[in-house]
Amino acid sequence: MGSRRDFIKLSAMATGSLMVPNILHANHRALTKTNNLAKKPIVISTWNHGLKANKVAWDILKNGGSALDAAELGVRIVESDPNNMSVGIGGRPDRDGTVSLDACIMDHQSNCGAVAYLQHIENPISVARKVMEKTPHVMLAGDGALQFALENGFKKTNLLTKEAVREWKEWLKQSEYKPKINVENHDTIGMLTLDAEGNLAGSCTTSGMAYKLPGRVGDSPIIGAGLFVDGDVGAACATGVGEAVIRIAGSSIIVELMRSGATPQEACDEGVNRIIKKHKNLNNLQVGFLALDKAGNVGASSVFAGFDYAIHTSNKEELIEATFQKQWE
Ligand code: SD4
Repeated sequence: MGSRRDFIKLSAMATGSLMVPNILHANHRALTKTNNLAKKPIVISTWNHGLKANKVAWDILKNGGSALDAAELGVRIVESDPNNMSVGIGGRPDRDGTVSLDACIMDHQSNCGAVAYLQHIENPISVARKVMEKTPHVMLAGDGALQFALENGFKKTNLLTKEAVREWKEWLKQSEYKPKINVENHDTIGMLTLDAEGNLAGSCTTSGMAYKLPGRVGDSPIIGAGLFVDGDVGAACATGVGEAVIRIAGSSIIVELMRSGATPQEACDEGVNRIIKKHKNLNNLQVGFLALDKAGNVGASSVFAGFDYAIHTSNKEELIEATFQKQWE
């Protein structure tokens, strides 16, 4: 279908050096196989905590539920897990010991909502959805976001767990800021869903970079950076160093590349390529992208090895290592 048009688009991409050479195909076979098998409904999400989040999302999708409900409720289970130290309750605090959360959600009609620098609330993704559905705004931040959450029935919770305090105090001894995102392998959760009706949605939620400066907000609550959905084309989300993702408008770029004819895998590879081109110093600069197109094809790519994502379809439930461009030293 449209093969000449597709060929022209792809040729244009190649001559514009959009195609990324020399990518290390860690799991190219698995990705290719997945691409061929993927059918709607489908859910994909970042890191190994995505496996249990996908289960919740899948239960919704397989029963004919909406992509939006699946994307919200799927990531909530990770937000509510105190043992997960990068999302929701139990998240690592900022430099001063305060836990602040960022999240956003988007549907196939470009409805979207976000919260940034939200404290004391366990499920920021649900507050983000309320911002989307009950206000004329897209994003609420800080005290205003908290006030809105409380007014809408969310309860104040202590998000700082004993384990997070213990690690933070350990960090304070040296106070050295060294993000090395995929070493612990349990970071931000971004989720992309496609329901039986063919509608796309996405969610992204995080406690952000551990020991960040107070007030710092990353890419995760920013529509177009940490997450972007275009119901006519596809969806993308990001994990990793948020500053780098914001700099290239990461998730929106990936969706735009898909609109221009790139597969989700090519689009993610090109997103990673742009991160690499824009940063002279790649020291510890891990970024991973996930993408899902309207037909249920998936892509995943990262700067460094070790980024994996969880996929759940009617015949597949597994964790897959993304394509990457660099090995850790
Ligand atoms: C941030 N992008 O706050 C988030 C952190 C993250 O995997 O994704 N870690 O910059």
